[in-house]
Amino acid sequence: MHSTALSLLTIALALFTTSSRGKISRRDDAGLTTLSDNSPQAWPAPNATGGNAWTDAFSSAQALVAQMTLEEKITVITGQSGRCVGNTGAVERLGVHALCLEDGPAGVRPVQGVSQFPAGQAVAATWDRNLIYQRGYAMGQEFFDQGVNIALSSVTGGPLGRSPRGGRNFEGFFDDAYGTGEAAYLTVKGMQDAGVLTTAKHYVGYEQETFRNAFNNLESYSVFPVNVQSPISSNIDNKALHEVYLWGFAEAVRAGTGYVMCSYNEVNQTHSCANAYTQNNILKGELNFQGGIMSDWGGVWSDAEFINGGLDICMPGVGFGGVLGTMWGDSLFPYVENGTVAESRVDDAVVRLLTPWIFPGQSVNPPPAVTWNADPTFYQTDDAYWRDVRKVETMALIRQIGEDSSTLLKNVNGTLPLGTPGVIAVIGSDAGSNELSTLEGQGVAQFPLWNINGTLSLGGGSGWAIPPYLVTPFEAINYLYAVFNGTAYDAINATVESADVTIVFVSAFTREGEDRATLYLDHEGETLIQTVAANCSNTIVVIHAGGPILVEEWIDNPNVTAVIAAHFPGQESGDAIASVLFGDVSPSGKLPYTIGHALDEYPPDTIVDDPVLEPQAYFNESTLIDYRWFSAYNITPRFEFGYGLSYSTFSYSNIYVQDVYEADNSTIQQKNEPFEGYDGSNSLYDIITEVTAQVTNTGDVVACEVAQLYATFPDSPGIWLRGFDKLKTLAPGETRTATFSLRRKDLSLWSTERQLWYIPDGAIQLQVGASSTKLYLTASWSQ
Ligand SMILES: *[C@@H]1O[C@H](CO)[C@@H](O)[C@H](O)[C@H]1NC(C)=O
Ligand SMILES: *[C@@H]1O[C@H](CO)[C@@H](O)[C@H](O)[C@H]1NC(C)=O
Ligand SMILES: *[C@@H]1O[C@H](CO)[C@@H](O)[C@H](O)[C@H]1NC(C)=O
Ligand SMILES: *[C@@H]1O[C@H](CO)[C@@H](O)[C@H](O)[C@H]1NC(C)=O
Ligand SMILES: *[C@@H]1O[C@H](CO)[C@@H](O)[C@H](O)[C@H]1NC(C)=O
Ligand SMILES: *[C@@H]1O[C@H](CO)[C@@H](O)[C@H](O)[C@H]1NC(C)=O
Ligand SMILES: *[C@@H]1O[C@H](CO)[C@@H](O)[C@H](O)[C@H]1NC(C)=O
Ligand SMILES: *[C@@H]1O[C@H](CO)[C@@H](O)[C@H](O)[C@H]1NC(C)=O
Ligand SMILES: *[C@@H]1O[C@H](CO)[C@@H](O)[C@H](O)[C@H]1NC(C)=O
Ligand SMILES: *[C@@H]1O[C@H](CO)[C@@H](O)[C@H](O)[C@H]1NC(C)=O
Ligand SMILES: CC(=O)N[C@H]1CO[C@H](CO)[C@@H](O)[C@@H]1O
Repeated sequence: MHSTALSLLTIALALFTTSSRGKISRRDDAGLTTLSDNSPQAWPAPNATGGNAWTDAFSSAQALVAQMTLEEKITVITGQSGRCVGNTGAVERLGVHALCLEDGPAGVRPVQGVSQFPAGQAVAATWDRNLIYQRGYAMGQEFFDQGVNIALSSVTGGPLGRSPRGGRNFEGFFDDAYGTGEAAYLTVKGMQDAGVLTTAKHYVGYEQETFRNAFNNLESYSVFPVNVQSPISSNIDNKALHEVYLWGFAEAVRAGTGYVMCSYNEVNQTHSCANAYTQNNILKGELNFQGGIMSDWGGVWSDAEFINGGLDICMPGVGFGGVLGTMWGDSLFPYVENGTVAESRVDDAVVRLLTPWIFPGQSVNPPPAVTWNADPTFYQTDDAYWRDVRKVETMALIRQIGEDSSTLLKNVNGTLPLGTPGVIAVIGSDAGSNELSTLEGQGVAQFPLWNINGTLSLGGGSGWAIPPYLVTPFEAINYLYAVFNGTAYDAINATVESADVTIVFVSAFTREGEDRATLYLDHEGETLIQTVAANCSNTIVVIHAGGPILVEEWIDNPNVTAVIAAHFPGQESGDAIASVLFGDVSPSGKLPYTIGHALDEYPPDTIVDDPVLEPQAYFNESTLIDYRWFSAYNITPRFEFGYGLSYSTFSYSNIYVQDVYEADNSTIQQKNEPFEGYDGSNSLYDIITEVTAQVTNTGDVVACEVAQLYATFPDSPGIWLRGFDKLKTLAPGETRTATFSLRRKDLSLWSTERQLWYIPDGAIQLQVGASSTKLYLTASWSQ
């Protein structure tokens, strides 16, 4: 092994000449065929127009740029040192301030005095559009009140969940294009309505952590030295790009996101942040994106190629102490002077940065000044230093999302809710306090990189947020008998023996920078469950995890009487799960991903870890990710996408399909996506069909039900989620109508040959039911 690595390294050094970061000259003969032409010659950068929504702000931005020197323009679009995770350059003589950019998708990080929200995947599990919007709004308020101009949030489709092992899947929403699109639209809208600007990320095809950014020698997978190895290349066909990976970004752009973050990976062997095909042609052309494309931190490898390839804002630029390289700034200047980069390209980049900032009025009514310093060197732990911007109602919102995302996977003979249970034992480290969350100091509180040994409320990395407090399951359940050490089997046996019911809390940590090695639990969770179940005929399992867990070793054990997937619920974790266990609310979450029987039921090879210089991820499964793969290959999973039980039961009846026409009124920024049937005034987002179905609560408790609609297109494999409607607090016996408003796009496929969306000829099957496999009602529709 050693000699192989050494000889590869020698080859590597021969192939590349490196001086400083990003000044690489790479030979073309690395043995790869070019997949597509991604050059700016083929796809020149479109100039911004401001779109239909930002006309005045666009003119103001242009007027400012006209007064700037070249140095000033380059300063504005290059990240600088400052108090925030990212800081743009200022031109104070023109009133252009340094903007503060801060993580992340589940709250402001690394900042105290803010809330730790449920993960994106958790709010997705509620399937509740109102809660998704409210979470976005509440997060947006905290960002703005902390002084942040631009939130590095949210994850609108990169990763989307191509691999069940993906380390950052928890940060995004559903492992599905449509579901993620709905959540992306609502989250961008909610956050921007609250005054902060959003960054839709990570664009595009960013589906694994392994080899994501070879520049960063801190990454756990580093094989070759910094500057030598290329990031993973996501090789995606044109149909999957449109129908799967682009969908959520299209919704974020439609919702008016100010910024889009390009990703670390390559797309078809060109750095995502320099890829003129995906940035200039698709994002700025087809999606008509009028804001700025910002790099992920360390995603820029050279100067001219990146700005010509469509990148507008270089982060961290010359800031961050050079840890992630030093790009643009002075080094971009000579390329503009000698014409390699047109000055008009620089002007356009500045306009794209300033327009979204001017539009909502931040230039005249900025957020309050930051009181803190997120720079690791200056990070403060003293409470007096932090402004507490939390609102009381946000705690209730976080708790409600925790309750309504709880996904009941198994419940034998009404084990749950716990009525008068007698003696309860609570077992597992995931029930107890999380030492990391209370540890002070940077590094630990800021960005957990290792497994947490208390209850897991969120995954690690830049998607982490520091909780102001964390209600543990044990505190909320408040019973006497508890063993937190999940491998102290003697103590567990002794405790379980005298209990009438045992609740076992298990978890699986997942984080940025590392994919999950397996789909199993941490801390010997499987052994823990089996030990308890061997000794307790009423064993309830609660799982805190950021993706699917294989449950085969224990799920059919008759002593395992109930199982809840509680996702990553944020700071109100214990309160939320207690409400569900004791029946204050009926669980109504449904899985936003598929739980298979084994890893090999999912598409193969979705995490590429070959230790080579040019790792290649071929998205051979094309559009068939997650439940679409299972449906196309007739694989019955253990728990299907969209599955989740309730304390009540429901029946479905009377599907009805009716053609309607409701002109799109939710698009904030118009797009250019081509479609068949365009008549000069209609939109791909017009509602053209409405499907309704009756849902009756046939049980005896008040409960919510998520009715789902899936479409099957003629001669096309796999089903597609195309609608969902959460019917809330249905009384026993009550019948209500679920409504699915289908837009032209929801009934369309992408033609690679014709480069447009089209509604296929023939009957499209529309099925409604309680999950992706429990489709009780079927109708068909054709154009
Ligand atoms: C952008 O505008 C500049 C002039 O400002 C022009 O030279 C360039 O061709 C335009 N780019 C495109 C793609 O239209
Ligand atoms: C990648 O290259 C293949 C083969 O040339 C092409 O069909 C596909 O459209 C390209 N995808 C992207 C995202 O550029
Ligand atoms: C432009 O300047 C850059 C940076 O100094 C240099 O590497 C490049 O060769 C120059 N190109 C031309 C065409 O002069
Ligand atoms: C569930 O209840 C039914 C009816 O009381 C009983 O026949 C069945 O054995 C019970 N199942 C389990 C697993 O306890
Ligand atoms: C929990 O993790 C922290 C940080 O790694 C460590 O200091 C502590 O000893 C751990 N506690 C237990 C009980 O494992
Ligand atoms: C948990 O219990 C086992 C078995 O008694 C012991 O070896 C281990 O050190 C304990 N862990 C902690 C963190 O106390
Ligand atoms: C705990 O109980 C189980 C089941 O009765 C048994 O297999 C195991 O050996 C016991 N462990 C200890 C440490 O007592
Ligand atoms: C279920 O628990 C009882 C103790 O309550 C035990 O006797 C039995 O062996 C357990 N069954 C299994 C399958 O572990
Ligand atoms: C995926 O496609 C590539 C290119 O066509 C091929 O070389 C590779 O073997 C395929 N991988 C799998 C797992 O089918
Ligand atoms: C869009 O139209 C629908 C149906 O007329 C209406 O219910 C909704 O409130 C409108 N939304 C906006 C944002 O105007
Ligand atoms: C009910 C039951 O099976 N109890 C057992 C639990 O574990 C202890 C220790 O192994 C046994 O002594 C009990 O019989």
